[in-house]
Amino acid sequence: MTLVWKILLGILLIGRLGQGQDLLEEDLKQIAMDEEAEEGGEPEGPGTDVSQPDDRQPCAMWMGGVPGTPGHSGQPGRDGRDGHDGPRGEKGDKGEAGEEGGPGQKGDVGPAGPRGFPGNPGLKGARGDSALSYHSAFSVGLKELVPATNVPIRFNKFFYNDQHHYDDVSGKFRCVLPGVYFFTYHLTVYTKDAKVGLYKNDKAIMFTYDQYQESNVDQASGSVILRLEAEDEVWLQVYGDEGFGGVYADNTNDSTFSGFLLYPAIPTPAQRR
Ligand SMILES: [Ca+2]
Repeated sequence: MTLVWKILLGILLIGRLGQGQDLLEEDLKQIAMDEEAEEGGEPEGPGTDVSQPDDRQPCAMWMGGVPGTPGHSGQPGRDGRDGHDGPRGEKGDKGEAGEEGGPGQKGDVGPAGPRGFPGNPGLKGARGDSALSYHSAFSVGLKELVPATNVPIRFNKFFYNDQHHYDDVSGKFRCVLPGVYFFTYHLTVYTKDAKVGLYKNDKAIMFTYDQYQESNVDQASGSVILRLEAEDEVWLQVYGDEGFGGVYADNTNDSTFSGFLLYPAIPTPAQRR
């Protein structure tokens, strides 16, 4: 029994080998024809079989092998040539605002603007220390004709002399507060000419001369601003002989001499220390 199966199996194998040989020869022919077709060869004729071989036949006849492992990837090819410029695209959307730039360089000075409106008045300043302490004024007159010449006129009628800076004994104003002073005199001239000088420390500063007109009553006047230091003295004096002593006064005619501190020489804060 076993021998019979072996014989049958051998016959079967021989038949298969013969058939496989035939198929192998046909396959080789088909490969040759394919190569000719790829080389541009013309078909031999209208009867030539150009149909694609059935790949399944060899596999159906052969024992299929194990699929090989995929090969390694080849090296990247070279870059292709640049293409032509494409058509112009549509206008894009407006971009977002960029970051704020740094400050620019300082520009040139512009032209002067128009004059502005006056500002509001400032606040009232603090009360100074001169309001009470810097007082100096006098106003005096004569009661009768000046009796003597070349000496200070002693005015003996007092309109104002609260500080007693005018000395009725000497007839001189004596400066107590250094500063700038204003002096003025208005004299009645009667019976003879009048020559009067305003003196400061034994030196005549200014003169007034009036020629008397018979049966008239004349007036003579003068005024001056002087800077005085403490202890300076100012007075009026008739100069010349008695013929120029026409300074007159009575109940209805006055001759006056006045003076007052215009503004004091206030020491600076540094000088006060
Ligand atoms: Ca006159």
